[in-house]
Amino acid sequence: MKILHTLPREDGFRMPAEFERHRGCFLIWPERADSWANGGYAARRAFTNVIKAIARSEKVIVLASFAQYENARVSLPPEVKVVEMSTDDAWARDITPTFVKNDKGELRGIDWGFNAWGGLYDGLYFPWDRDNKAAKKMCDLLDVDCYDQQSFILEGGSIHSDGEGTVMVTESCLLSGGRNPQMTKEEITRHLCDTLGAEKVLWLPYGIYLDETNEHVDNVCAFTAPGEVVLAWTDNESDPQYPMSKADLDYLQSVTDAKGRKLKVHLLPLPSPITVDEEDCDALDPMDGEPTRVPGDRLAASYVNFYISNGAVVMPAFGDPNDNKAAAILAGLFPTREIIQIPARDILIGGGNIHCITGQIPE
Ligand code: KQY
Repeated sequence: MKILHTLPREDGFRMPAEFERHRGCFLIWPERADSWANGGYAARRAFTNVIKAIARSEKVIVLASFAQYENARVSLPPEVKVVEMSTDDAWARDITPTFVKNDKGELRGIDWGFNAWGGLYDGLYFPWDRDNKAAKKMCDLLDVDCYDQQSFILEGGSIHSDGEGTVMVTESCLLSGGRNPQMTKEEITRHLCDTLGAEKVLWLPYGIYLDETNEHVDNVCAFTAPGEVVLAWTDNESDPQYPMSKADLDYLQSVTDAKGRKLKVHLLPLPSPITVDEEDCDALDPMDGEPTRVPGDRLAASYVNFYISNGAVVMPAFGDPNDNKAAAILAGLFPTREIIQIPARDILIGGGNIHCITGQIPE
């Protein structure tokens, strides 16, 4: 593996869309007792269901710590590769390299700086150095060259690409004080285009209410095809999410993508608000002596946090009447893929969902 100090766009590389074909997918075996209830038992069951659903149509590589390697190996089917690697938690989306491709089909990875969603400013844990070092190791594991972008803080969940020159982000996240506060919005736009091989960045104002990542785009809006997106939506005007989703909708309806297309926006209903109770909170270890969740905390639940595998859309289910409505909408938008719903409350408790725990490797 070579470490590269050039810019992917200058080298003719671009970030494909998630709905393009994959070589496989990374996930990380969860075990942190201050992120996952009861030391991660229920989360590991939910992750296993996600892994099996993805493994039906693409290769899955699961990273596990020394302590959990044997457990992961015996819990997962033999076609899933399990590799020992040190990480700080299990958010593969955010610490997997962003893979870029050129016209010859060559693959490279981008190794962004990772500071646990905001570093000492408003990050979610400390330290994060194992996470920050993982992308380079994943490139090495796959034998792909790696662009050094350690000086720019970015997580995979904070960007979506349509593979045709358009990248989508949220202002609340990319302009947050804990990431790249020394850069202006224009400088960040240019840098995203240079690194992701894009021509246009769409800046949604907001993500999901109380999303602790400073509102990653992958929880609120996703490309389903070039020129088409799904947006998390509620009709309840008294919900604090309403003005956020409405501002995003107004923005999306006012812009064109890099190809000059007006976007087709499909509204994906949100589940009713999901909160944690005393039992959930008792099952979580404190972090630095402080509780990580308190009873009544609302979690950032959204059906937009799905993963598009080669053969399926693997989406969260919350036991909510909107589970089936959301699945039917996605089935209409992905007619060639199976819709697989995975009960995901045990993942949501950690602060993210299915998209956040996966990282695709383009073909
Ligand atoms: O949603 C994500 N991409 C990560 C969430 C991290 C939450 C840490 N508790």
